[in-house]
Amino acid sequence: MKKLALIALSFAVLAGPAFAQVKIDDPWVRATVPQQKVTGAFMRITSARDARLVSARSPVAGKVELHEMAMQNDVMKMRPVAAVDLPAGTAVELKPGAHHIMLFDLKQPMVEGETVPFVLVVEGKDGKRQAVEVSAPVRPLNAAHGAGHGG
Ligand SMILES: [Cu+2]
Repeated sequence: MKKLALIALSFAVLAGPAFAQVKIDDPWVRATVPQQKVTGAFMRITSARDARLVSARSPVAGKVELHEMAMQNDVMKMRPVAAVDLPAGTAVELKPGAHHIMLFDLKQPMVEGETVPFVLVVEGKDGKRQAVEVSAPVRPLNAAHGAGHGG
């Protein structure tokens, strides 16, 4: 039993540097009003190596998608994308009006001051995937995300 714990510990230490290669800054989730089942999550992601954000999940949402905003016939619309590119050493901003993470089928209201856990899955050029854990505080809903969403 003790030996097993030691092995687990050394594995965690070995895994450390890989996790350190993706840095998350300023994560946040937009607060919701009662009955609202959809919201957005935003953050800045910097990967030390060329990589892609390929998926995200959170226990508060039934479904999580990666989205982008794009002009379509002069109208800003959002649509799901398979991945968000993370060029080496470049801070990629997930923000309202650009790429963002979309949470669907919310299991609870997003209340300002609470913190929402996420797992982001980042895939390197070599196809190896790593899970990056993020805790994102909920912030009030004054900015203009949600336009273009049928909900
Ligand atoms: Cu969206």
